[in-house]
Amino acid sequence: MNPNLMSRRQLLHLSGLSGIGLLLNGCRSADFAEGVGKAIDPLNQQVEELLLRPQALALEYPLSSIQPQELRINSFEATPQIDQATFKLVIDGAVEQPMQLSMNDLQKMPLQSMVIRHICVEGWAAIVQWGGVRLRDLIALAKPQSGARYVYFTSGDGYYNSWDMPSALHPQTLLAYQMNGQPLPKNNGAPLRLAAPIKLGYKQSKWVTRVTLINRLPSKKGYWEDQGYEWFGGL
Ligand SMILES: Nc1nc2c(c(=O)[nH]1)N[C@H]1C(S)=C(S)[C@@H](COP(=O)(O)O)O[C@H]1N2
Ligand SMILES: [Mo]
Repeated sequence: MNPNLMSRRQLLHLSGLSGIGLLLNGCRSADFAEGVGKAIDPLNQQVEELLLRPQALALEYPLSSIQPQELRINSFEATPQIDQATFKLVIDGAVEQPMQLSMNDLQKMPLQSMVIRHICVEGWAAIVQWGGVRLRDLIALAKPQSGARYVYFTSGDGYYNSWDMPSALHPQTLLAYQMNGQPLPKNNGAPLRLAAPIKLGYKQSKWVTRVTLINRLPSKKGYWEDQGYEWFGGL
């Protein structure tokens, strides 16, 4: 099946024509069913505008250009042990609807696939296919409060990171659980990692456990950023 077709059809569901509560049953289903209509009407005007305004898309590549087949691993620490069966992604902070989503919940949401260039400032690059959930879909579901300006990502290995809201809401910013057509390998960030063609490698947190909307940037902005890397990290 063409994943793009499926994802477009499922997106219609997300835009309020049908209940996300059904897609995510088992996950506070009553609240979800109720929240559907509001998912496209977030309280935060900035977020609403970003969701509706078309954003320039970064270049995507054909599947045939994936290289290398196994993405190099670049971690500051050992791979954390995360049990995918019990794992729950937490979405909290400046949101009306804090959520905890299992991998099963996330995999019922529209699957977005893209082949993009990954660039590490240490001097290597790769063409990688990622599949996962668009972060903007999750943020819309959680209903950002009016002060939410940034997104803070916590990782299972102690890594931490923060992003500006426009980049977090970019249609090519994913929380990925697939890589090069396979389930995301543990060393590359399973069960969930950020993947986006608009940011350098160090902005793309692996093993994301928590997505927190915040109004102000904390003094600790990111693992590498706090050691001098530029905060925005755009491409
Ligand atoms: N949690 C976590 N995320 C991380 C890192 C890390 O050490 N820990 N390294 C970053 C860097 S510098 C890069 S280039 C990419 C590398 O992703 P890969 O190991 O899947 O190639 O992950 C980024 N995300
Ligand atoms: Mo990197």
